[in-house]
Amino acid sequence: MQQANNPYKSGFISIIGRPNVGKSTFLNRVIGQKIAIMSDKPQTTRNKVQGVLTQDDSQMIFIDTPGIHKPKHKLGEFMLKVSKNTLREVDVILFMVNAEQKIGKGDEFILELLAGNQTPVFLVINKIDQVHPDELITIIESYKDKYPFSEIVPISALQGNNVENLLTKLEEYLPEGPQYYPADQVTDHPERFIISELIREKVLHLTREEIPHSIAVVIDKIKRDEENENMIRVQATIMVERDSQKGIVIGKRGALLKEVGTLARKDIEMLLGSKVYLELWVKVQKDWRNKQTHLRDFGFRE
Ligand code: GDP
Ligand code: MG
Ligand code: K
Repeated sequence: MQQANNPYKSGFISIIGRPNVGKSTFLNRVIGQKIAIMSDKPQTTRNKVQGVLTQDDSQMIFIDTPGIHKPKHKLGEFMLKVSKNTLREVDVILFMVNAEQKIGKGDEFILELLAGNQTPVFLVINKIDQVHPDELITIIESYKDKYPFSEIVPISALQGNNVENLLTKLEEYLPEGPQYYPADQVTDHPERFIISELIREKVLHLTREEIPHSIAVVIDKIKRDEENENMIRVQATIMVERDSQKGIVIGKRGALLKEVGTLARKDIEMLLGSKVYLELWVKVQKDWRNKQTHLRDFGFRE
């Protein structure tokens, strides 16, 4: 039990692992609500899903990172890049494996991605309800020298075994921090972060060195069109720090912003599998980088 006068802790936790190891099941159990899509089909969780667990002394923001796998197309490559960046920026990584399965190519690929990462990594061995304790020991043996894991925690996400213990350990690794989200907020729009990254990428690409990486894209709205249900409306604001940058991002007679919109829309349509109407705004906000809470909203980059 934490004492009442202990500092509040909060942080971001990324869950990675091969498809079907139980990432969504775990998230659902922890958050206690169906927020991530579960299924037996691989890669149902195509995108980032955030689940927020708010407790008296801590807040944990879980990220169900897109099934990290070797990319087959350009958008996949982009998503892998997003995932790799995410892994650097979170406070703890949960690498989840299935106790029933031997270490495989997919696991090795993830371990390669993790190599050199400074973030603490827990090896979470899920589905222990399916194996004999001896088998569990064999699994632990096969992983423990592959990476300097901070913790090795066997659980059953489905039945709940040892999940509380995992949460207690997680809390130990969280930094002191504020409550980023209101207590009643359990999930964010899963695609929100990737959409903002897609737009940001187009701006950086089309403006080259003139615009520093310090810009941010905030998604104001993602909504199905009321009249046309095959259309999704996305409204986003590109945040810059100076008036001069605003001019550059908009371009002559709005030409550059228009091109950003066209290119980003195509990618977002691919991501969402729907027609998209994209509305872009540019706003100058000085020092947004110093505002922690804002930072987190923008996708917690440095
Ligand atoms: P994800 O792809 O990693 O998100 O995996 P899911 O959460 O969608 O789970 C894939 C399948 O594994 C589902 O059928 C789950 O019910 C099952 N599953 C998840 N956790 C456990 C567990 O602890 N024990 C057992 N027996 N099955 C589990
Ligand atoms: Mg999933
Ligand atoms: K799944």
